Amino acid sequence: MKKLRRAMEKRQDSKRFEHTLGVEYTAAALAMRYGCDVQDAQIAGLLHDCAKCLTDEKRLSICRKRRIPITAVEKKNPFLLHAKVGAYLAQKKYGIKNQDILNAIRSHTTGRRNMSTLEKIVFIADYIEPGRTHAPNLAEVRQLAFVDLDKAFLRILEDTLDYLNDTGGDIDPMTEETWNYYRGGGNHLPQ
Ligand code: DGI
Ligand code: FE
Ligand code: FE
Repeated sequence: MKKLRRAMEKRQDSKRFEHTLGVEYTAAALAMRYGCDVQDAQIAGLLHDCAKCLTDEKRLSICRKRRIPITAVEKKNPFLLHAKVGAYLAQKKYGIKNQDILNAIRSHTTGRRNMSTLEKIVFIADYIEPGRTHAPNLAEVRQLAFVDLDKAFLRILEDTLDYLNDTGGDIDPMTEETWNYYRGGGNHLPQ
């Protein structure tokens, strides 16, 4: 854990590293609340943005070289690739073998169908960690996260989609799919 923390400190600028630590601690707290493995949550939190401080070019070139598929929206907004590339680096560079941790890194920006508790925890921790200040309804979502994980998750998805609609950001089909899946209650819909 210390080694991973030091690696992130070295590779991320100080603001991003502060965020990384915030996600680590917040994910750990949520894991305690929801009976998840606390250490897994810390590792996923520490590594979730490990590909954030690469250039877009670097992210694109890693995807091409490693045959990680790039969608049209990702091609236009290569920052979105930091989640997929992050999962790749977590495995190859940082030696993480736990698929749940790798999935949590991969799904932390757009979500996906059938997310595990750990995946939701990292997604939520990323949004509510103490260093975040700009998201709407932050105080409410922070409280909700410790009361009802699924409600908090839906609320964040909804606010993110509203934000993207307001700012004209391209919506990743995966974000849309996650929303359509979970707004219907999730889990019971056919794949
Ligand atoms: O990497 P972080 O900044 O810590 O957080 P993140 O990986 O959740 O990325 C946050 C940004 O991603 C936020 O500005 C909203 C944006 N985002 C989430 N879903 C989508 C998206 N941006 C686009 N263009 N499309 C999406 O579907
Ligand atoms: Fe991120
Ligand atoms: Fe993040």
